[in-house]
Amino acid sequence: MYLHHDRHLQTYVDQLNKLLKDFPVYQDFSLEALLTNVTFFPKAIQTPIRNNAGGVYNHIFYFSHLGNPSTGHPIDLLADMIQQQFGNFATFQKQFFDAALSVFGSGYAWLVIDHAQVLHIITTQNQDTPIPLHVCPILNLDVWEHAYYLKHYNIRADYIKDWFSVINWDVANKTLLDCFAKIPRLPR
Ligand code: MN3
Repeated sequence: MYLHHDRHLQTYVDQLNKLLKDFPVYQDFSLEALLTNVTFFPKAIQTPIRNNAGGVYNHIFYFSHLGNPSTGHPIDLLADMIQQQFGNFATFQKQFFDAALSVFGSGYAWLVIDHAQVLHIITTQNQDTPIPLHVCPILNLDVWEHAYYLKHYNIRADYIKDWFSVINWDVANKTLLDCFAKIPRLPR
């Protein structure tokens, strides 16, 4: 985890800062704003900006939703919505597990909410973010091999199972509440 946070995330931060060095106007942009407006940049650096800003966004999201090990379950509104839309927590877990396992190569599994307040489990490739999909992310799981190789070797399934016991459901519920404030502004 330390290596993942201090080296992998830091590399994306350093690369993004290097790319933005000659564009002081954009240095105060949020990651969301950068990712939404990549076409403002010269063509040659649009893909590197997308990849590195995505790498920073996805990792910060991932690390900020982790906590101390617990047998925790979702709480409050998020618990109610999961119950309502997936039937029960175990069904949600199974669907999220299958989605995370299904990512071919590198990417992420996400729980997101759309403009109609419907929860979805989706996957993204590499450092793509859900931002262009016009959904609000609630939870994500990094399934790049670097996220689990040192501890779980090549067994992604074990890593996914372990991740469920370190989800910070309190933060995830707060993220959901923040999403409700953003939903009216999500493009359809
Ligand atoms: Mn990673």
